[in-house]
Amino acid sequence: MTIDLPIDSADAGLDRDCTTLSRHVFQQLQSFSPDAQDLSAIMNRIALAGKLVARRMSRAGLMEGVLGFTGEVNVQGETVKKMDVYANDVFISVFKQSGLVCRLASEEMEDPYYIPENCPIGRYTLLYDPIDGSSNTDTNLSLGSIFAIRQQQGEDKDHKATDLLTAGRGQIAAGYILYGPSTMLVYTIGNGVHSFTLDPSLGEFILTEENMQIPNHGSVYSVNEGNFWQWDESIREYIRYVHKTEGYTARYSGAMVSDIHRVLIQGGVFLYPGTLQKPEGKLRLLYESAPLAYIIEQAGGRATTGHIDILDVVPTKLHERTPLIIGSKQDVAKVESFIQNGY
Ligand code: AHM
Ligand code: MG
Repeated sequence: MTIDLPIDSADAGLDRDCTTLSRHVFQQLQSFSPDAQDLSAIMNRIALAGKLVARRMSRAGLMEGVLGFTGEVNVQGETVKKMDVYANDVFISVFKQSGLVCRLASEEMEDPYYIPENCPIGRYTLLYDPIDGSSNTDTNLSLGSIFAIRQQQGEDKDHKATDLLTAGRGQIAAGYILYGPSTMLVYTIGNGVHSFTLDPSLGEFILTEENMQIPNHGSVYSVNEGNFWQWDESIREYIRYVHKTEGYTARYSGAMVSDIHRVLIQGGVFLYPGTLQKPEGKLRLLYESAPLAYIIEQAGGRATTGHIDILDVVPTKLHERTPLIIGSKQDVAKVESFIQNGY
């Protein structure tokens, strides 16, 4: 039996199915200018990287040499997983011969990687964390990739990339890929936040939701409470407050892309404060905190170190870390008030 859909709703469904990521970028920019074409092509390459990583992860338990550690320690002093290396290389590979991105800077590389054949015309830089939540890799739990695009300023002839040491407000695009039960890509180019879901039968990211808005308040607080005794007293007081106040619930997955995605949809707050040994915390500004801050601000939320908006922090080095408090306006303000006023 066939069902005759009213023509409008059939068209609307088809139109949505055809709203791929690259088409969406053109819609957002309302232009087919060279800049719009570049940005659309860049997003398309990032999507390809996401598909390659998702494909490998989905078969990880069936393949040799995919899971586990490499035995190396990265520039952050953290043990490196085979999946970190693979995903790092995937992002480099998708931008080779693209004419789009001249430099890539990632959590896994001490210095930016230059693609010389792109540099004469590719005035963009990709900053990325290839695998967010690495500790989840070997247990088949949610993971992410985080990315930001910046326009290169100046010639950077000495390959020092000092123009990257600027505030996150200069990002022209940012987002993340969430490898969960389905693979999702969430991005902003400064005109709202939009999510896409990978349709494996098409091999395309298809629009899921446009102009996402984070609730002003949510019940979730997301933090690694194992660090309680290493935090400043103000953060401990905040945690004591949520423990004794009705209406809060804890969620922490070990992959902040996943935790922040939940907060984006349901509201609440994610925190990674500094500790006594590491006052700047764990998370890196340029390719973790700043891209996620751009997403959450664009969705109507906030991201702060506790003293200054994440997007206003000017780093002094590529792998600079910052404390991060991010999420619903009201919930971020609550943490901030403990940090600044003690209550
Ligand atoms: P990674 O990029 O090396 O995986 O580190 C970032 C991750 C975040 O996704 C997560 O929230 C945090 O580190 C977990 O760290 P911890 O185990 O200290 O709670
Ligand atoms: Mg990371």
